[in-house]
Amino acid sequence: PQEKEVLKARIKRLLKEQKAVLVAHYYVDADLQDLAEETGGCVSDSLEMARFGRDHPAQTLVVAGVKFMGETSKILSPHKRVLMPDLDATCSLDLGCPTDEFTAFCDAHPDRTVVVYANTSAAVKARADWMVTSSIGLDIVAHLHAQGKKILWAPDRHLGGYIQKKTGADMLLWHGSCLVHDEFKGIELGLLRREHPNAKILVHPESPQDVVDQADVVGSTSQLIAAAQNLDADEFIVATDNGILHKMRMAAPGKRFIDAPTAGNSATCKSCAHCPWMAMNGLQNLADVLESGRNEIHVDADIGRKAIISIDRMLNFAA
Ligand code: CIZ
Ligand code: SF4
Repeated sequence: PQEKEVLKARIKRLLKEQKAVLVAHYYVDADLQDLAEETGGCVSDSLEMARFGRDHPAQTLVVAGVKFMGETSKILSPHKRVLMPDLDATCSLDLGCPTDEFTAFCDAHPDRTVVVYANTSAAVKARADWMVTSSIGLDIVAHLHAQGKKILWAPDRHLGGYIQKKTGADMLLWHGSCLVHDEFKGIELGLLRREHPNAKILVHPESPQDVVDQADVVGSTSQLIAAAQNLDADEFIVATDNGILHKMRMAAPGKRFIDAPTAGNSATCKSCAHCPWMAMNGLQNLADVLESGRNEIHVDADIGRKAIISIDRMLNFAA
């Protein structure tokens, strides 16, 4: 604990010296989330992280999250320096959608509007017509569907399937999934609900359909935190990365939050619902990158200019 305090103090000093700001995702370690808040940075979802970084005067952004989040921050702030604690922190959705295969898929279906999820590489975003996040994907696909457009969706098949079901849009789905959310189990969730009959069920739509079907609220990370705060209930079962529970407990003190069950028995698998790549962000490597300036994120300028078009479409739609 004393070592932790020393590291935190060192990070605070380095952030000041380097005129840097820390932006952290809801899924990273609670210590990093607290540090971001204490030092005037932000804790948020991937899009809000990038927007915050763009609008903040700091010329160095330190992104505690995974690679696509650092890339999106760099795309929105091409003239800023973007550092990440560990450049190997990635995402199974990003890994599962390689640029060349994705490009070939799009080329084979030129009649379709290409909509990709935020959890993709800069190059995949550059090939897309639209980038969407889980909070707005449904509205954007409904809008495109109303215009008679057929959709090519990538990479998360659960989120795509959920949006397809809700909107009735013609959607061709890429077969990707999140290795954390894909593990939530519908049957076990049903059993857990019997033990907690008054609990409200909060589900991120990257989860399988039989989990989503049991939800009281389906939503993005920010929407689930708002639901935890606003719903009139004392108990919640949460099907998303359990890093989010820190924020939920702060936003709704006195309420009880329980991890949704993953494969097997959640009692024997305490950290199943936690992203191994998010977990690569720590106090030590954060301090080290601030000190050394290593682990800078670069996005090819041409790719960045194309990717920002698909991101801006979404931002303008939301405005
Ligand atoms: O599952 C993720 O990685 C999410 C929800 C990212 C995001 O958009 O904040
Ligand atoms: Fe990717 Fe899932 Fe990890 Fe999010 S939680 S970064 S979607 S693997």
